[in-house]
Amino acid sequence: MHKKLIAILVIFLAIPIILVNCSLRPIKIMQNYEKDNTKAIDSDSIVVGFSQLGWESDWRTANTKSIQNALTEENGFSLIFSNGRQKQENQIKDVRSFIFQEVDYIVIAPTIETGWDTVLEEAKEAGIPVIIVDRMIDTKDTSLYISSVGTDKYAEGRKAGQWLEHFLENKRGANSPLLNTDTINIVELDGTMNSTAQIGRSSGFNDIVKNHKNWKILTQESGEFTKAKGKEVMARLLNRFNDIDVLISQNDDMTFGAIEAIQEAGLTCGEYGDIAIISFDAVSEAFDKMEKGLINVDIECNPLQGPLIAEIIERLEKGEMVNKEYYVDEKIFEAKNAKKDRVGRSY
Ligand code: GYE
Repeated sequence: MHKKLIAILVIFLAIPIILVNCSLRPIKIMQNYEKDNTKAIDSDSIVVGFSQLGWESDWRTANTKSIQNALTEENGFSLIFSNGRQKQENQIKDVRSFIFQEVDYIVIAPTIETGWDTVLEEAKEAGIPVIIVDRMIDTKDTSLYISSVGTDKYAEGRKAGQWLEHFLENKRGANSPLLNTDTINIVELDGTMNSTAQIGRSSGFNDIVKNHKNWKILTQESGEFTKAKGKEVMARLLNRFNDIDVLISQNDDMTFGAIEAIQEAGLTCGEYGDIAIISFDAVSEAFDKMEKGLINVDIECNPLQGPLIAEIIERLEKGEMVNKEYYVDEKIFEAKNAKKDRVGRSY
């Protein structure tokens, strides 16, 4: 068995690179490395092991497709895909298998933030650069990954709170029952606990809630980002509370489940319904539901991260610099404009 020959050279530089459709942070690290010609996998293309965290939502499907469509043979890549089924232990096994196969790059969409150091040290030891996508990891040693691509989930949470502020202040949708209540009773359907999406969206939203004495969070429970769990939890919450004014649901799939639970309980939701709904992701079915007025607003989370990952790898292959963090742009969509806003969207 040949020893790996990759040497990682870390130099601190501060020259930004312009990549399409992303806001930039200052560059902290430049990484160069020499290509290893003694790979276990005999391939002319760039071999990438991708540990996707699961298959739990429409957003995830769009994210997976975006990465698969960018890292194609025609584009010079050979992609090894593995599905972690929402369990970190599966993802850790997948990463170890990529290391064993001596891939050129490892891409990880981590289910939760903590607990990655050991396996990432193993990847570093093997000289394999790691790119983190979608969610982040929590580590003191940022040399364990070379770059990351994702969305600003804290900003998404704040946008949700700010939308509610404006809605109440401007008395938009004057028929909404929300405008006749003094106390705004809110339930939060959270995603997978300790994931970046859950942590960021909760803290962003809760930071806005703090500014409003009459906003009351009745409860905050996890629906694990799935439709089935979202429905189950919402049905339970409707039994427990009879005065919910606002549901904030941390992804569209949980929202779809929650809408079913609300309707089965004989209540209405959305623009003029009993319960206003704020959702996240803005996938195609959410636009269908906004057009019907069932969801008030959807905070976009952009899953189309594949082209940026391909570009990062291509730059690294040429020995060029990459940023430590890339964020893709995102918007917010309201029911009243859903029909026109969805034109041209691919997911
Ligand atoms: O919102 C949700 C998915 O991490 C941003 O994960 C992602 C979230 C997305 O399951 O639908």
